[in-house]
Amino acid sequence: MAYSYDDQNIFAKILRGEIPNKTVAESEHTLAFADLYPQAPLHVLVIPKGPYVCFDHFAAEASDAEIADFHRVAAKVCAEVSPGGDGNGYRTISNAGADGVQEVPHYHMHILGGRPLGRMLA
Ligand code: DGP
Repeated sequence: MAYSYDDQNIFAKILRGEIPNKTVAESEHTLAFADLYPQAPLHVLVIPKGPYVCFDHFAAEASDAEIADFHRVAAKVCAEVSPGGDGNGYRTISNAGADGVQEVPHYHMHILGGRPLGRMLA
């Protein structure tokens, strides 16, 4: 399968420092920052620093180190609201492509929490 990465997308510009962001966590391969249009008290986007379009692209082509690093950083953000700690839980979402209504074509995981999120399957 061929994936075409557009290096002019907004998150690529954030990674190059061309657009400011509110960084929540950063590591060698991963950046986590506040969503500009938060839908919950906690709304963080976690992105790999590499040029991956969507989840399956990332999972297929990123190195094991990038994949592990991404999930460790995401888990650190989730831990702030985890039911395993003092929080009430969270939701992770990753939209892909037109049917998934993905606006920014750089793989990202949304982490939402801080309020009851309701049932959501569609
Ligand atoms: P998605 O629909 O899954 O591609 O979500 C893209 C998210 O990116 C959406 O929740 C709004 C957020 N977003 C769009 N532009 C910017 C930006 O310039 N900065 C930040 N921090 N977030 C942005």
